[in-house]
Amino acid sequence: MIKNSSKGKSVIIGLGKTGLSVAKYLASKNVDFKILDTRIEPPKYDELRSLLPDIEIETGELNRKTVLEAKELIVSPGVAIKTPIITEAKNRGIPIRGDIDIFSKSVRSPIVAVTGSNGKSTVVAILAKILEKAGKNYGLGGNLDGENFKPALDLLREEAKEIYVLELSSFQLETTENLGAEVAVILNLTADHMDRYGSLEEYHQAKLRIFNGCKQLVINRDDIYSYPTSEMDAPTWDFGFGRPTINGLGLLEQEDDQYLAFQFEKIISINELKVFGQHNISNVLAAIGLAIAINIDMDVVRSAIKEFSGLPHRCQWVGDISGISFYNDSKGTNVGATMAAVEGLGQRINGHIVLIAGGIAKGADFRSLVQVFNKWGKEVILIGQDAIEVAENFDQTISPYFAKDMQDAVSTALRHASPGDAVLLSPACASFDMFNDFQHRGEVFINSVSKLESKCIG
Ligand code: UMA
Ligand code: ADP
Repeated sequence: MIKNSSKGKSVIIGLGKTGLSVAKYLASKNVDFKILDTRIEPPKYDELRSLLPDIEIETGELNRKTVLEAKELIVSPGVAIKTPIITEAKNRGIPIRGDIDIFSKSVRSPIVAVTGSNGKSTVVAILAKILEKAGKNYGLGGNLDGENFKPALDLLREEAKEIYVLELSSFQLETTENLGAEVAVILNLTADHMDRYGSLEEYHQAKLRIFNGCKQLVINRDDIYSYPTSEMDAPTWDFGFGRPTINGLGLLEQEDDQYLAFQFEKIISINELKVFGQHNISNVLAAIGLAIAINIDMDVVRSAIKEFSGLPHRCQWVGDISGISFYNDSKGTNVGATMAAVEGLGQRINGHIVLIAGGIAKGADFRSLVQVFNKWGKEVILIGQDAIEVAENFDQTISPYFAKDMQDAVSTALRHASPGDAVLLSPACASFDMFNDFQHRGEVFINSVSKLESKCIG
């Protein structure tokens, strides 16, 4: 650990994916900076050391002197800006920024910005497919995680793109002053990250920052939280489950079929979509709204949405054992997501759902899951550090089973399922207690299902 003065330097807080991308970007611009991380072994320490051996890194408790002498603090999304020393720095006039703030002030091409509690990655992935079909040279990055996706600032170290599509979390928006997007959307809002926010209102305020300086808006008519709270003089496109409006997208019923439609024109029958569930219809409509805002031809949009088959770890079918289907919705990391997954899958199958949930509860209230679970569910199997808290928070009429690990959860689920039922991993919780991230959790689920399958066959 090296400790030197941070006077006049930018200080990056956090050496995860974001911190590393900020460091690489600042280094490419010859900006003088140092890095802090409260973890003794930050995940990107070795990578940073080998790429930029001369950069000072301090690990462990945030050093007061380093923070308060900084020219600016560039705070990673995983670090709360409410941390007392960061608040103190802010009160002393030290600018608090994030990677997206740097991105928005440096980028020269239009940004399409997507936030919301759920559906962000799916919507940006659909839009990316549309842009690909339209032959656009686009960059895709931000909060979304997985192979081939990048922290936003990594995009700016590559050749310039015609357009940038950013998935943004509330944490990233908190530290962004004026995004200035070409078009922005808050897809929906349900409680999440209540361990970081004092109230739903505070979480909403962070999301609303996506509209700062935006030129066009896309609004979800079915979610009041999707609207800006002050009047904006910007063209607005809307979407929702009702009939389409003069400026927007919706559903049209004709000849016993339901169509996604724009301004009373049918686009595609919902039966032609490869993704299922009401939530995904909402996601497709949102992506079409964004595509319209950036003038993409509707024929191109139609062919892209027809091909989109969903992202891994989002209501993904992974196999069948003895007539019971297994679905991986590991990305269901909050109560709203799990409600959507249970509803979507429940409508699709003939039997009932055995739900595997649990992990880090993030201060959530699980009671809103009860109604949808009682409609489609059969049993709940709980895993993870907050399993007891989740169980206690559920309705008294639901008596969950507890499993010691994922293999145990999958075996227990199989014992309680009958042919026609589905086993759904949709944890409504974060994964970091037992897994590296949601992808790891999903992969362990898939492996557990295939081990069980071999056992059943063998
Ligand atoms: N941490 C510390 N001390 C530090 C810095 C971080 O303990 O000094 C902890 C945080 O509490 C957090 C973890 O380390 O639990 C990761 O924090 P980070 O800011 O270093 O995270 P990154 O690796 O930079 O990843 C972040 C996003 N993660 C979070 O916001 C928690 C990734 O989104 C995103 O893909 C990446 O930036 C690139 O933009 C993931 C996520 O979970 C998918 N996002 C949340 C969500 O979608 O619900 C918001
Ligand atoms: P995000 O990037 O916002 O986490 P994803 O597209 O990765 O969203 O989807 C995560 C999970 O949220 C899915 O697995 C599904 O359970 C649920 N979900 C997806 N879209 C929606 C939506 N529009 N409304 C509610 N839940 C959704």
